[in-house]
Amino acid sequence: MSTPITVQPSLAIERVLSIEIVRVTERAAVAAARLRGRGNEKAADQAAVDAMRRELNNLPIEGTVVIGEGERDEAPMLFIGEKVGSSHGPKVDIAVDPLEGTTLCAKNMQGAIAVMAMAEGGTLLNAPDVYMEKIAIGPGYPKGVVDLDAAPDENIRALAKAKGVKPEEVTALILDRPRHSELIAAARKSGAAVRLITDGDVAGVIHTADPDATGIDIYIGIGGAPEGVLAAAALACIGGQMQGRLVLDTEEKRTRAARMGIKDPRKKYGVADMVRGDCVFAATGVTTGSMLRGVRFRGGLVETETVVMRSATGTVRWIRAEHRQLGKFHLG
Ligand code: VTB
Repeated sequence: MSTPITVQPSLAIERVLSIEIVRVTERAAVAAARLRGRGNEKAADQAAVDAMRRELNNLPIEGTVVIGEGERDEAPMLFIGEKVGSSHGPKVDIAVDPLEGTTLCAKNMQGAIAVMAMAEGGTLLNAPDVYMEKIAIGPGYPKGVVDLDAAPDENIRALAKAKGVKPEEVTALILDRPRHSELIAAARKSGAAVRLITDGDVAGVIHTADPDATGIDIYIGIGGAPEGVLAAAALACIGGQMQGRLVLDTEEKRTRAARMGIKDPRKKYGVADMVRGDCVFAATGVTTGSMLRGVRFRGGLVETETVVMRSATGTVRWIRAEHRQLGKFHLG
């Protein structure tokens, strides 16, 4: 008889949860994908949230949502502070964005994903649902080559120099928003090419980790803080530098942040400040994008593509799944 496989509690995040987490983002992605192109962001998001929560509650964890759908009063489910899991297992922090790119999904445009990170309890930044200034570059550069407080053209010149290319050969990824008009102009003035995205800066930041494949060297701009922490979880696994600073521009936001334990409202967070312990990150494609293929419904078969990574080892797994027992998706 073969020996049963036992898993040391200290290895739980890797050995069990890095596969279990895939089920969670798969379910959310499939639920949202059923509502692709229906013009209903809310319904798609709700479907992803319901599916993700259902599956999360099956996991052998004592989980706390630290990055979620919002604060308790505004989010009925997966709110910050919500306890998830079966309670039989390790204490973990959970960051979720069940449907990152609700607009992309509702309009059936490229790049909507279901995303989640899980880390040892008490190690993920507990950030309110506000904006975050962000800058990110890939691995292999000296520490501090770019900085949130430097001008965009300075950052691009410094990055180009470190890469050994001209600024003209650098591509910056920026969210296409009116608030970024000066940033976009400054980046272009430095000589860099700017690629604009309408949504989806979790994937945007991840793109910087592999410039040869993605053509993206640097991500700059203001996006959601929850998306910032999720992106940092990915970079903790695959390398790269990122700085994030919460935009706490009103007293109300500063109070909310203080309630979550944020003492210095102007703090620049590096990857290691946002993710302080071992973590796993997973994303499943909802609509096809440059990172992941979207969900495919093919008769009695549902196909998904997921990337799952772990910080302690840097292992990245791509999981293309064919699902044949579709009852688990509760598709109705
Ligand atoms: C970004 C983008 C997300 O929110 O974080 C953005 O990457 C920031 O908010 O996909 P605004 O839309 O207000 O600029 C998303 O679009 C998700 O809603």
